[in-house]
Formats: sequence, C-alpha cells, structure tokens
Amino acid sequence: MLVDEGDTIAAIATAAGVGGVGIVRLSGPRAIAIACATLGISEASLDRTIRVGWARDSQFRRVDQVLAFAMRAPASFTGEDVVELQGHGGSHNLGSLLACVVERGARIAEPGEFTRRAVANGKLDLLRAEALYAVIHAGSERALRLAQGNLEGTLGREVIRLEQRALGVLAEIEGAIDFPEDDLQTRTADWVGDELVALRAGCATLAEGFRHGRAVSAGITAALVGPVNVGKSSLLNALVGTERALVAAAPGTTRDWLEVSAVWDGIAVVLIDTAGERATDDPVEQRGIALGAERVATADVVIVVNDGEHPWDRGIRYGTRAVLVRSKVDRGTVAPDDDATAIATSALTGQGLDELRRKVLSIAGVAEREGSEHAIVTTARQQALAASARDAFDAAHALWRARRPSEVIAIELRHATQTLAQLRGIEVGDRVLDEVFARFCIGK
Ligand SMILES: Nc1nc2c(ncn2[C@@H]2O[C@H](COP(=O)(O)OP(=O)(O)OP(=O)(O)O)[C@@H](O)[C@H]2O)c(=O)[nH]1
Ligand SMILES: [Mg+2]
Repeated sequence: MLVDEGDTIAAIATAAGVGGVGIVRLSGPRAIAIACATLGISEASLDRTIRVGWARDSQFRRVDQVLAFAMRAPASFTGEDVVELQGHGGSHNLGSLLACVVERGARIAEPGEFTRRAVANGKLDLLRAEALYAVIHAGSERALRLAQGNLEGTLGREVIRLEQRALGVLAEIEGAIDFPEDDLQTRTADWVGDELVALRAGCATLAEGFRHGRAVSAGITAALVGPVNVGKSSLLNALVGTERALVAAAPGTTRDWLEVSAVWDGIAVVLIDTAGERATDDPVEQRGIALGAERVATADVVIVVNDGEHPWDRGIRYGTRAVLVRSKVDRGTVAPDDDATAIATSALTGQGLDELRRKVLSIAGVAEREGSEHAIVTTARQQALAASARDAFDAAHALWRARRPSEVIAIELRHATQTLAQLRGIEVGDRVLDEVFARFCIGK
C-alpha cells in the first residue's frame, strides 16, 4: 500500500447496515476544512464544540443532519486533525455523507489506514494496533479480555522489559570491548550468563504462549469423525445443548458436514459434524465423506468416536490432534476391543461431556488458568519474532560459554534486541505494515 500521509482520508467508521447513528470519520491536514465546507460553517467554529448542522453535497443540497466535532492534531487517535460527522445510520445515508466529503477533496481510506497513521505518528505501537484489531474481532469474552489487556500494554511492557534487560547485558559486554584489560569473564561472568539464560527463557515463554493466545483470540475448531451410526451427531447436539444435527437409527444420516458455534470456558469453539465413514457405492455419500475429510484436515482437534461396535480406529493419522471417545456407554456393553484411554461418553445421560470439552480445549493449546493470559502473543508475526529473539539469546549464550570475543557476542545480542524492537513495531518495513493493516476493515 502506497500511502501519502499528506492526504486527508475519510471512511464510514461504523458497521455496515441499519443503525441509529453512523459515523463518517476524516483524518489529515484538510479534515477540518473539508468538514466545515460540508456543513457550511467557518473553520474556527469547529473548535472544542459539538456542532449540529446539515451536511450538503457540492450542489448544496441537504444530505443529512449531523453532529460534528473536531480533534486537533496531535490530540487525536491518528495524531492528525480528525473530524467525526455523526449522521443517521444506514448504508445509503452514510454513503451519501461520505460522498459529500470526498467531493471536497478527501480520499477514501484504505483498510486500517487510520490505525496505520496512528502508528506512524507514535500514538500507538504495532502490538497495540494488533490488539485493537483483536478487540474488534473478539469472538468470546476471554478473547476480548486478552485483547483489551494487550491494548492496555500488557504484551508491550513485557517486550520492553526484555529489551531493556538485554540492553543492560549489551552495555556490560560492550564495556568489555572498550576496556579489554578488565577481566570481564571473572567480574560479571555469572551475571551475564544468568541474564542470557533468563532472556532466552522469557522469549521462549512468549513464543510458546502462541498456541494458547491464538486459541483464545481466534477460537478453535473440533471435528467429530468415525464410522456411521456411532453417535457423532448425537454427541454434537449434546455438546452444544441444541438439536442442531439430524440423528436417526439408520446409518448414513449425516450426508454433509456441518458447523455449530459454541463457547466453552470463554473460548469460541466451532464443532464440525461429518458424514460417517463406510464403504459405499453411492457417489453422493462418497462425496460427502470426502468433503468432510477435507474439512477435518484443518481442524485443531479431531474427536474420534467409536460405540464399541466397530473396530477401533485410534486416530493415528490425526497425530496429536486426536482425542478418542467411546460413545453410548449408557448401553452398558463393553467391547473386548475398547480403548482404555478413550473418554467414556453418553449423549443420552451427558456422561463424560465435561471431560471431553476440557480435553478438546487442552489439545488445542488452551491453558487452564485465566492468569496465563498475561503477556500472550496472538499473531504469527509476534510468534515468529519472539522465537527468533529466543534463538538469538540462545546463540549469544553459547558464544558466551565458549568464551568467544565480546565483539562476537555483542553482534548476536544486538540482533536479539533489534528483533524484540521489531516485535513492538520499531523499524519494521512497509511490507510488514501492509500485511498487518490489510486485515483491518476500512474506517479503522
Ligand atoms: N443409547 C444411546 N444411543 C445413542 C447415543 N448416541 C446416539 N445414539 C443412537 O445411535 C443412533 C445413531 O446416532 P447418530 O447421532 O445419528 O449417529 P452418527 O454417528 O451421527 O451417524 P451417521 O450420521 O449416520 O454417521 C441413533 O439411533 C441414536 O439415537 C447414546 O449416547 N446412547
Ligand atoms: Mg450423523
């Protein structure tokens, strides 16, 4: 995205569709001039007040009655002059209002461009911009709490703490470069070594928290698989508490895969029911089974169901994603082949369902304690940089132990601190910013 920050940008900032109120937001050097021309008022009259007036198009026809107020640079979200025109909701009305300011020289904003300007003007670091996205897209209470925590700076503070600690070690090592006659190795050997180990561990904790962070912020998917008639659809209904999937005594009831959303322990979960597996000549059923298998391939967790009447498939092809379930235990039959590790469940009595929910969350990487949501990375970008900082601290520590020259250790340490700074969004290239902000909606 090539952005000219001299432009004044505009967008509808509220959700599309019907609503009581909708907002057109402007940001840039001409925001106040354009808004005032739209309202037919002087620029000085939009200072520290809320004005009510008619927005008019370039032919001076009335478009909508709005409330308008300005936030002057740098005291605004973007750090530029910002004006909000609060009109009536509704896509057509807001589209007409937006056209009024575009006719007067505003450019329609790119996705995330307001936030990108806020980052460029030092109003927000990249971690908080990413958290802002997560707040808007939170699919559960816990996702929202995690995102709000990071927006407030939880993750940013932890990264800065690691960075400053690393800079302290670097200063010590660079001192040894400047004054090589000091015997650094004996004076601070323990301290430097301990610090490098702690820094490595801090970054490793961040990187490893990603599975949990991603599961909390993006939610998880779990698919039910197994032979026909073992009770997959019944389990799905029992797990979500509604009769969502058709259940019947005849094998082959479920033909298409289907998805149901639920929230377990504050985590957004999408459950997928699939067509039962069996050898069949029916091309429609074959296709249904194949489509289910495709969907299962990308699920975070695979619930392998068996009612004791089929040979056990232990889900080996699903690796660590698999959880084994023995269904219909209320019938009391025990098959000689039953798997002792399988969770015993009954859709009829509800037995084992809580245990199954807990197991699914834990396989998806959700840590049990809420407190584990302190300083959690939630995006692949953050995870990759935390892992790369961890590796750089690891390398620095290995060089240190091998008593390599301070200059060599300093290079590795500088690389680690730069990586942590990049995690916060310092000196990241346009390509990274393009990727982050492309996911945003227009108007944010
Ligand atoms: N006693 C008992 N019967 C069950 C239980 N769960 C399912 N059933 C019965 O088993 C039969 C098949 O259940 P479904 O849930 O349709 O099984 P499915 O695995 O989805 O079957 P397909 O969609 O055909 O692959 C139905 O007659 C259900 O009433 C259970 O927990 N206890
Ligand atoms: Mg079914």
